[in-house]
Amino acid sequence: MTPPDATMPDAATPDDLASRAATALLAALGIDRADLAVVLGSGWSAGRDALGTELASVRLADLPGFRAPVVEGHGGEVAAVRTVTDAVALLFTGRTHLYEGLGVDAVVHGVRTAAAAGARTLVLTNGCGSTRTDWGPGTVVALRDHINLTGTTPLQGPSFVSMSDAYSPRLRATLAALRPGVPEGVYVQFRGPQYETPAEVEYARRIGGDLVGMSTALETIAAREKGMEVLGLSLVTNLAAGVSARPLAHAEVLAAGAAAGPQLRALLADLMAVL
Ligand code: 8IG
Repeated sequence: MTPPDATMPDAATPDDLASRAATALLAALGIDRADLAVVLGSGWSAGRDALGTELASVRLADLPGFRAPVVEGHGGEVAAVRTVTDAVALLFTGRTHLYEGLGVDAVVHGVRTAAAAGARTLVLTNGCGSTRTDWGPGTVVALRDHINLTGTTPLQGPSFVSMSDAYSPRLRATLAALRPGVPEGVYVQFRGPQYETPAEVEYARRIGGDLVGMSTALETIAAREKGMEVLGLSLVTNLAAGVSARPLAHAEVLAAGAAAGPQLRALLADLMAVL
């Protein structure tokens, strides 16, 4: 697809593209509108069938403005799901990351498309590293806030969106009532694709970061511009670089992810009943 040319008076804006994608998406899925959207990140795919009854699905690459995901295992489709409360959820399996080099508008295109399709609630999930030894692999954390270290933003022009309460206090309270043991933390988004150095992890920890990853914050910013309520959920899959004296074995990371599957499914199932 030809990228929008800002010098062209009729160049499609990111919102125009999202509007077109939403129209194509709703038609492909055979639904009138969506109520909420869920993005399943690394480690969360086990939760897919916990969200409700799948009505239809479409490959993201077949919709305006989307590309096939580059990361194997990051999925790459969007499904319509009828939840237990009879709401329609858009389920995104896979996301575009900033490190893919497609630009920040590509990163948040799914969020803008979901908003254009009517979704007022957005659940963003991810797999991440932890800067805290007491939150090891397998720990689920609700995001209380984020620090955007990507050096970029999806917003342009005088869009002075408030980032106070970016992660909905109402949705966090709902989750806390369901799962009193789930801690809340601050997520730091790095651009990647390289993992952090130990010094960068120590920096993230000292400025208040509990979790480090390569997604979510930019999507939350775009969602807040659209007035969506955001719930952020992280699965710790590894202690971040330098946090553990002993480097974590990859097998341990995979085992932690697999072991968390049933917990994530149950959490998402319970959440869908109250969203
Ligand atoms: I899974 O330790 C996962 N994603 N930046 N750092 C960053 N992203 C991650 C990490 C991590 N683990």
